Amino acid sequence: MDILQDLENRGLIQQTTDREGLEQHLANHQVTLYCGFDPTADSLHIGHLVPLTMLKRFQQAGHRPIALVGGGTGMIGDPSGRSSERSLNETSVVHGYAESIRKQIDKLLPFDEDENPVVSRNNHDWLASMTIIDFLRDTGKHFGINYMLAKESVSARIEQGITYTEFSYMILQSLDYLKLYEEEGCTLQIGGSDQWGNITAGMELIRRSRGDESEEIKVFGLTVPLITKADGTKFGKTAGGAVWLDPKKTTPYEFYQFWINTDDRDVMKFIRYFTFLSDEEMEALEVEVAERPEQRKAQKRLAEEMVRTVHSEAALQQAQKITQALFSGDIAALSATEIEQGFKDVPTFTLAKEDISLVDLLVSAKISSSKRQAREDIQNGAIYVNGNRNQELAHVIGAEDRMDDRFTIIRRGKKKYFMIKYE
Ligand code: 545
Repeated sequence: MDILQDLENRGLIQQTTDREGLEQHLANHQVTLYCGFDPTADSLHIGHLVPLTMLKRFQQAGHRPIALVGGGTGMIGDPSGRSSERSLNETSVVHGYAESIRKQIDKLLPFDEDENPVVSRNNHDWLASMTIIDFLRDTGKHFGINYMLAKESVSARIEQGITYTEFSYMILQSLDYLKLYEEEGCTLQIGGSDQWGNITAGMELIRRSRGDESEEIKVFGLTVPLITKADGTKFGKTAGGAVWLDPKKTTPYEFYQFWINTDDRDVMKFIRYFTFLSDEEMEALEVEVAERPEQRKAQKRLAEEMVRTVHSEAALQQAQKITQALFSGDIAALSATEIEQGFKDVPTFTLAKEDISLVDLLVSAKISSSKRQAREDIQNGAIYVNGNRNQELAHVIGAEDRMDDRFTIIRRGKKKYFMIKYE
């Protein structure tokens, strides 16, 4: 099937320039395309996965994707989709972020594949060495102020205010498209719908600065839609904040749980957006959602695919093991690192690394409301230490109860977990 049709079926196309021309172009050429990522944080989050997997979809269809890290543009700050000015990060911070982002992209879209590899570029390489005189003479002349003011990214900020720095951003992103057009033969730029103005500005710059050439210039733009949820809340946010790709910021278990918790009304859309499942597999899952929603087969499949591609098969197995253990309450089989992943959000209490009676610990950590209650809880068999029921009133929590010499997990009743950490 042709790539645009597949993208269309998956609901992945928000807007394109010259749709018919693009279809022809993709049918008749191996097209070099790019998408840019500014190092504004030390990690990508799940919102960035759609454009990233888009690059992969084009690659699988035989085209040639470039993943651009904005080491230069990240020093300036894109006003697109933002209601207020950004604060600038230190140069060394931007460089550090750029390196982390490049590594994350490399993991998902390996740069060193033999056949048709993904190309990695960093716009710091050409933007940083440019002189202000050249910039204003050669590039600035192609941008009318009225054209720039009419861009949504600028017009939306006139009232609130925008500095000359962010106002100029679109010219830098346009220069990238021109540069990649000239050096790599890049003729398509993709991005989220917030990038439409910057993408079309780049097309305009290419036409104007290369307009004297006899051959017709064919360059295109394509945007993917913003992801929305049936309940109207923002996609990709949890109580704990954004869902990051960095396993240190969002553990594979949390990542797994995020996808598992997808609403029935959203799950097929997310499968179409984020996975590479075939039409037949998707149709079968759609039937499951309609007929046996309580089994959550589609959510499980989505979560599996996502943890496997973003992390690894081993991380998936671990996430499933933790999920199973927490469901059954049998956490004794979990390792210290698995416990840490699974219990990141439970109430935590810090104690000195000294022996303490179980009764005192229950009271100190506010697990039981009084000594009397603590004794009752222990005798009733409501207290579990690291997954094992403990009914010994005189029990002293010591070194052997400290997993990895760092923490103890107490469970009270069926499902209430507490983490005791040691200083
Ligand atoms: C820079 C130079 C170019 C082309 C593009 C850029 C970046 C672009 C931009 N994009 C966003 C971004 O987010 C931070 C990622 C790393 C923490 O700002 N001006 O850099 C997002 N982009 C992906 C999608 C987006 C967009 O990376 O396009 O819409 C999010 O889905 O917001 O020559």
